[in-house]
Amino acid sequence: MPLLDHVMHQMSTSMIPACYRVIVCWWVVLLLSCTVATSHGQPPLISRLAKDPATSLYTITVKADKSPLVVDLAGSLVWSTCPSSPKHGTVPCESTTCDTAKQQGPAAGCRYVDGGRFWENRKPGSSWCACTAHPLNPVTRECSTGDLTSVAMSTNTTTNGTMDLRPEEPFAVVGACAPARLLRSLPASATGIAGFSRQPLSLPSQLAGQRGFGKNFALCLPVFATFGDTPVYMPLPSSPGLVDYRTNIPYTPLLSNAGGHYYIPVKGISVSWNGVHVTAQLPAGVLDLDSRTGRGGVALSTATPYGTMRPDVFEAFAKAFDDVITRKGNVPYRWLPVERVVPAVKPFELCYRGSFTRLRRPSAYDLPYITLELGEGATWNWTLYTDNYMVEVDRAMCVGILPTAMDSKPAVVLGGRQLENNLLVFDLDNQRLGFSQLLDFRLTSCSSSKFSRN
Ligand SMILES: *[C@@H]1O[C@H](CO)[C@@H](O)[C@H](O)[C@H]1NC(C)=O
Ligand SMILES: *[C@@H]1O[C@H](CO)[C@@H](O)[C@H](O)[C@H]1NC(C)=O
Ligand SMILES: CC(=O)N[C@H]1CO[C@H](CO)[C@@H](O)[C@@H]1O
Repeated sequence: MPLLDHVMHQMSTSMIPACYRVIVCWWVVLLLSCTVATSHGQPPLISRLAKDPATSLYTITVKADKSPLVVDLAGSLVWSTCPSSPKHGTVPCESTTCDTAKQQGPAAGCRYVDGGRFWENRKPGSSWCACTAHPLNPVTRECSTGDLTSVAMSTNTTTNGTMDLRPEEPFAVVGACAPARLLRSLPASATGIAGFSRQPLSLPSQLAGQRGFGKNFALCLPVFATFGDTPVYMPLPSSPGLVDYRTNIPYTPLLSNAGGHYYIPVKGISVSWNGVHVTAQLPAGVLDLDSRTGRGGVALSTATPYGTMRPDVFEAFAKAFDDVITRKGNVPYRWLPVERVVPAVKPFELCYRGSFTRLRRPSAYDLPYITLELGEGATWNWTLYTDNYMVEVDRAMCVGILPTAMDSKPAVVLGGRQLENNLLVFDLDNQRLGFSQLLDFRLTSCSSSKFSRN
């Protein structure tokens, strides 16, 4: 069965529960808008994102000085290099903010980088006991110590559910100072990190606390991020005008965990193409998250451009993928066989050459699709289509998922490649995640959202 037919079939069946959901949700929405109106929630915020071509990391421009911060989904802090002048303010040790910061020690196993004499730029007269925190670079896993200070920010607001850009509004969050050495391996223009985890000092947590607009945010990498309860309007080919995609996508529970990562409940991994369907023979329980030790599980990360799998998981996945892509299946028109490229083009492990046809709508190669079978509470399984995993390099098609070290904490990490052009709604009030899957297969994209047309 051609790929698009499969997708359309999936979509048309997924539309039925979606419509149903819209009706069911009406009164929930009314109820929500009442509570929002009475709790004096401030307008939601929208920020532009960008992808750095050299590192494939995503940045957000929310700092008032317009220097980009790297988006780290698992990050627990906002941190940046503090300017040498003016001198920075500090947070007293005896304060609730400092108590919160103290509860977060340095990240487990990080390599300490000397902060230097970071206190030299403290404001004169600041308390001898200034609160410090532990900024972490998620790419190099280096960490440091730095003063907590106030970071001036500014970004666009949006009003009354229109997703229109309203003028920028200034605000401030608590962030840590960090030595410039901690910026190693980050985009050249970046001055720090914006952590997006559930921890209390992350950017979305602080915004939710300050603005009273509910604990939720959305990411549509690499184009925009929204904070607060705002619709995300995008075109839906089957209906005129723009549709709020939050009501039109599947949801999965988010698993609770002491660490910073967002985990989703994955039960199995399968690969399908041209009528061939193979389930990866994974070791029993390998994908389960041990919430006590924080080991195992399937996590989302923006700090790695490609997904990763622990070697035992990767081996089983690679076998299933290789089986499906090299088998002819029920394709009468395939003349040239698909062959594995050995050795693979670095850094990839699985690369293939063959006569891959191109689909016209969406414009993408006709390639196998990888399905993450989700556990209880999920309204749909998460399928990775073409551009969410395949990378074309040296006339070969390589799978953008790499094996990692055996001691890697999550068993599977979905990286930037897997999360791009995929509307992700982090509804933390309800501990659930909305995922659109590759928007190209809904014949839309992050950049065709109403935000980008403003
Ligand atoms: C609310 O939306 C309408 C258009 O839908 C617009 O005319 C109006 O200015 C908006 N209100 C605010 C406060 O922005
Ligand atoms: C996910 O896939 C599995 C295996 O194919 C299936 O049993 C399950 O019903 C699917 N879940 C949803 C929500 O569609
Ligand atoms: C930070 C940000 O995205 N600012 C935007 C606010 O909206 C205006 C247009 O109304 C844009 O020009 C800014 O870039």
